[in-house]
Amino acid sequence: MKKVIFFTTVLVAALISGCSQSKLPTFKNTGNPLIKDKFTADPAPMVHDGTLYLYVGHDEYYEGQDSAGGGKEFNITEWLCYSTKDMQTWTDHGSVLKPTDFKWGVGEAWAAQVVEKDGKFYYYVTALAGEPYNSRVVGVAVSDSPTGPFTDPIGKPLVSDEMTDNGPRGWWNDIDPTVLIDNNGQAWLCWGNGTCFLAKLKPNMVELDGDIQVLDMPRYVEGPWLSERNGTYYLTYASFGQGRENIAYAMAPSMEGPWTPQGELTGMAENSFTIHPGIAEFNGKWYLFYHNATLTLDGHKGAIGRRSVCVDELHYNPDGTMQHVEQTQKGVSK
Ligand code: FUB
Repeated sequence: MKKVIFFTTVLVAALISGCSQSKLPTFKNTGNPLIKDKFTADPAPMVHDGTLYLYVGHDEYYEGQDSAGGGKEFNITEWLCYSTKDMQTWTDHGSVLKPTDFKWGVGEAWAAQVVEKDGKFYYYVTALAGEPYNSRVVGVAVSDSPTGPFTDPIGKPLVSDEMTDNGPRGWWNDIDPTVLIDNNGQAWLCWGNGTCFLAKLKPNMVELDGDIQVLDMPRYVEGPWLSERNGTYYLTYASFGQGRENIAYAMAPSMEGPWTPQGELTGMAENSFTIHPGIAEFNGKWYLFYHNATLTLDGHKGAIGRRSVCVDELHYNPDGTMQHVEQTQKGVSK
């Protein structure tokens, strides 16, 4: 009897999860921009169990946006998640986290990344924190599933303004977290606007471990992304190009360094001041995700705060350096 109850429970659970999956909207990849029904930015891919999950910020139009400045060009109130098994058919999981899901969060869902460790999914985010922080901070939320629900395990920002030197960007320098677990099992958090910060994370993934270092990267602006391939570590970031951001990178034999700058990985994004890298290996290919601002939606043209996520293939040279990436309209095939 117990066995019958067990199998019935498993069957019902499987049916419920199958139904909820099949009800989610899907779309086909028709080239860049990848997502065409919403403005999206700051792509962060994560591969888990044969699926590539893509987390993005949801850029939204608001009245007055085109004359706004000082960060108000952006209206990003939530992070969205998409997934694919083949880079062609994508499932839209909708909104999976908002700054206001953190008790300290008051808005501005800027760049974020999800990393898996021991079956838990850690969402490292940039958000605006209210009293007593009153600045942009790095937060962390955790879930047992890549699509949430995510909850804040520490009840406070992981990095807040008073923990770092303000450098050239003042109170908004603690943004754009990226996390990598190196081949020794050590997790590293890198972030920053104007200054590139690097710190170890404790094994619990939700506390810094030791000092915060500053990495000196040429023309560094923001948007760092840590990755590893064949024992070589890569720090890819938005650097200052010809009046707008482009993407540059550095390489190191270990996360301890030394980091050797390698120059530009890809040029400026069409029509967008910002560009933001997200790198992943999936089904035997490497991909560079980024955003441009070429989409027009509901009569609103792409702009600094109305960006669109794109993806192109990334290739490596035999010496481990990355080949320059051409930003295409065609995007990626299977
Ligand atoms: O999307 C808001 C900010 O713009 C991000 O945090 C930066 O990386 C830049 O893309």
